[in-house]
Amino acid sequence: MKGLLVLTALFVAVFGKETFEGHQVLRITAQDAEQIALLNELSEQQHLGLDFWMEPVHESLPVDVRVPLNSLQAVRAFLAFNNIEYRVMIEDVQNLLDEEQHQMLKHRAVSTDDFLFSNYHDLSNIYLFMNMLVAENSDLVSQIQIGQSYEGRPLNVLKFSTGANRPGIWIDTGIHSREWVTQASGIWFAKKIVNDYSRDPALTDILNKYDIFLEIVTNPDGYQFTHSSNRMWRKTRKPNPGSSCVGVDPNRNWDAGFGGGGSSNNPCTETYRGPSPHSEPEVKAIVDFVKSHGNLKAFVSIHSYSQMLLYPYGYTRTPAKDQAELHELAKKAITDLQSLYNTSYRYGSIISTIYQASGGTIDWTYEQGIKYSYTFELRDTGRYGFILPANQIIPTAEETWLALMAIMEHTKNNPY
Ligand code: 0X9
Ligand code: ZN
Repeated sequence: MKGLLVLTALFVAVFGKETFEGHQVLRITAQDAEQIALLNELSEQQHLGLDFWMEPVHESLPVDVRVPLNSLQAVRAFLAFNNIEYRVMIEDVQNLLDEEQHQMLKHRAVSTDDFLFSNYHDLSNIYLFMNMLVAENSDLVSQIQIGQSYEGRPLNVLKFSTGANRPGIWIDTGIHSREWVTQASGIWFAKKIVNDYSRDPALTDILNKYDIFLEIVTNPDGYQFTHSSNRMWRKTRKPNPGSSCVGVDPNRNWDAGFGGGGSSNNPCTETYRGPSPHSEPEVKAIVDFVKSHGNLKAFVSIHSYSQMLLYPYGYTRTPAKDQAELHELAKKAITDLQSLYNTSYRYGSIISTIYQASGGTIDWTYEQGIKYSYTFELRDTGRYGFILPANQIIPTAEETWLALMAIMEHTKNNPY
């Protein structure tokens, strides 16, 4: 079986894209701790090639797993034998990906007004968008390169600024490359900011006091790889010495509870933490930026999916010292979000709302003193998961923007 995996990898390397014909995404509902334990055993069967979109943690949360065609029979038999309930969420992953490809027009915009915000775009189109936005709005937007990815791509951050020496607000999207609705929303946010500055009094007031930093493609190597080779790629693309498995989970690589529960030391898992904190250049670049800036007041890291707004901590059950305020603000933000399309979000600390995750981004930023550290999990709740249809990009971005505005306004009104 291991040989088969190596062969598949070789085939893909030579002939191109991995396909997902007949792969299904199952939603499994465990009834008790014993069934959760069984699912954890199942997840350790590496020869099955399972991809847990939502990991087994507690019987209150559904488990979503992509099962390759070749493993379907075995997995179904295992679930039936153990009386574990499940249903099929996605009948055939490749069908959804074919539809997604079909929607990705090869249109090259000549200005950001003519950019298709309702479509997914490849890396070169996103870089083109950023360049155009800066060229069109040079008094408001500039681009700073905070580092280089492992494969040498620029880590570009859009800086929206109307004056020198301001405190900053950070937003990143796409640190997990397969979460495509996040990069697409980041593009929409960028355009929204230039449209609303001097028109929307609330945003204008924020930008008259704070700079906004927006990193849209936080994991460019991974993002490129989701287009060229494997749409389901999550991690970075740095090889791991001594292993044939590539990449580190950039949301387990931060120096906050690094190595703790909810992260793995196995390079072949999706939550591999890496050899040491900040080993990934994509993470290190943000660490260096946060430290050298020294005056970020809010930090928002955007993921998908499951519709949650979360605050620290992920690595420990000890409540954050600002928990009460973070909780109230999260409530306000998701109320605003819901007002637009009635999308409902859950909110709370990472560890109590989703699962223990150690070495995550916002635990580190919070411990650096950035009080308003939040992380989103955008749409949906699992019908499409990471393959959210393009016609949901704009509604997702619009509603998320309302929550971001709530966080930014609160930051502005509560200087510290
Ligand atoms: O496992 C993760 O890193 C997050 N889920 S995801 O599907 N986006 O990978 C959950 C960890 C806590 N959530 C965030 N930090 N956003
Ligand atoms: Zn993620």
